Amino acid sequence: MITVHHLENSRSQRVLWLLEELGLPYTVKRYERDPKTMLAPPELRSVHPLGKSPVLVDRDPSGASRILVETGAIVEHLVDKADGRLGKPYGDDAAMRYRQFLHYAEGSLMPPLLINLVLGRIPMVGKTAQKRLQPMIDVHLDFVERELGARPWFAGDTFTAADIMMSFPLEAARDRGFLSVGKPITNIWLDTIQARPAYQAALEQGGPYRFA
Ligand SMILES: N[C@@H](CCC(=O)N[C@@H](CS)C(=O)NCC(=O)O)C(=O)O
Repeated sequence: MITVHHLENSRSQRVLWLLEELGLPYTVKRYERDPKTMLAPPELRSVHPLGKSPVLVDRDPSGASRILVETGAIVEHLVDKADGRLGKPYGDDAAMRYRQFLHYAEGSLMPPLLINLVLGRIPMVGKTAQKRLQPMIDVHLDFVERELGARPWFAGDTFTAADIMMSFPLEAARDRGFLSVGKPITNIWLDTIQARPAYQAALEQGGPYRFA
């Protein structure tokens, strides 16, 4: 049995979405952010020492349970559990892009967006830091726009878990206004994923999600 420890308005929404796409049974334990700091509540630390979300607990029929953090690792674990569905597609090029975007989402695209958000909240330094970060963010978002212009999904012709991984950084980028000029293809891609029935079902399971 799978339990997802899910923080509202967070990256872990992707895990719920993937579970819905795969049709795997699961339960959700929801957590609310501290309204002042926006951090996760301390209870999440009793589930995992990092105190971040998502945390996946996977209990097998013998009662043994395994605990896993890091969205990309959780996504790979769930794809394996579903016999590879939504995983690596056929064809060397598509398979390579699948692997690349699975890691690119958290490894390269998310960090400048997060630094921008965190520094932006600091009076005095915020504005200067954001100015420096903007060109870095633009390089990524231009790359994404070109990639999505070349094929319908991040890996190729089929929807994969790489698209699910890429959803959160792009939703966060749109939320901060970074997609408002010159990014029509990325905007259409976001509208398309958000219209998927499994995406909508995951929203019902996860509660507040300001990026949809
Ligand atoms: N790279 C990690 C990041 C985990 C992470 O930072 N999660 C955020 C959710 S957006 C969190 O729990 N933030 C609350 C906090 O730091 O207290 C992953 O993708 O799982």
